[in-house]
Amino acid sequence: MRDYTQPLEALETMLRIRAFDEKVDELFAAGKMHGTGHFYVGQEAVAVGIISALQEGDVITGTHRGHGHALAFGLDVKKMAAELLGKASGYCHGKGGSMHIADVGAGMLGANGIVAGSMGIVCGAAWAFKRRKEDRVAVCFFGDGAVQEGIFSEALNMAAVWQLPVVFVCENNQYAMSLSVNRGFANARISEKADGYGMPGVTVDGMELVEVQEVAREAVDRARSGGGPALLEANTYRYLGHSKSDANLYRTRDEIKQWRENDPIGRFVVHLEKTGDLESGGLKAVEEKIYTEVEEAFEWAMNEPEPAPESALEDVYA
Ligand SMILES: Cc1ncc(C[n+]2csc(CCOP(=O)(O)OP(=O)(O)O)c2C)c(N)n1
Repeated sequence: MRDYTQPLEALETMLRIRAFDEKVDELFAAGKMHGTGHFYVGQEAVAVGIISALQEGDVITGTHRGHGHALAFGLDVKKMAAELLGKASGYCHGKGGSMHIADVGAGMLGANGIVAGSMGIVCGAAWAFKRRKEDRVAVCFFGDGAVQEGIFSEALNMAAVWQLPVVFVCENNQYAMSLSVNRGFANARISEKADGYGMPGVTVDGMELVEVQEVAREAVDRARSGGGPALLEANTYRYLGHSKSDANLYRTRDEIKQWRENDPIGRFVVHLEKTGDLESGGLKAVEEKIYTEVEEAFEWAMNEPEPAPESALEDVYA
């Protein structure tokens, strides 16, 4: 787990997430990466802000857009790059790819290709913590599209009935593939659903790291001290397409431009310059360090061996 009490650590992680997914996008476009990938660019303040509130022993579950969650949780860039490139040294020995990166021992219970799949898993983990009287919290990330799945209702209800130490984090990036929240919901204020399940619900500006950190801290502390679950809705935006190939025909360039002007990294830099944690113009050096780190991770991963054919049935569960 990274130490987000250091504000520069949060900046570095947001940049690492961005650099990582920009690189993945580039590799897909160049035909050097296969399968599919969903990019987190634009949403960095959500993963980093929420995970800032966690401590050693806490767990998370991610989504199909999971690179940001894994990196914010502290997973290794090189092993992630290797996984995406299908190499034996990747987190799942190259057999999982973008949507299945997990490090269960560390508490990252997995990215998930099933929309809303993370919601049942998180309840299981939190139920175990409660049964064992462990002082641990489980966080689950999911998209606005996942709210339309039946498991959303089942998971929130059971978590509230059993007062499980769970924080449900809806990353409302305004679209489920091409379906905008305004077309998909009669009431697009997702946090308001919490009341119906008997838990607090809060909407936060998901482009503002400090605000996300604050609401996350409150929800996580509450869950840890036996106060039960909460539903957080972070309003955010994915700058890139839904996945590696998306012509963005359902939204305008203007809309994307407006959200980009509200960039979470840019806003945090302004904040850090105000607090004196980053000197004016200091961003360039941090960017250079992180982009180099990511570039080197992928270079290393490119040259790693692929899994041996005879290992095809190892690590496979059915
Ligand atoms: C159960 C299930 N239904 C459908 C899909 C296909 N699918 C993949 S991503 C996606 C949209 C998800 O949107 P959202 O939950 O808002 O997450 P976002 O992609 O915006 O991060 C869909 C329908 C799936 N993977 N799993």
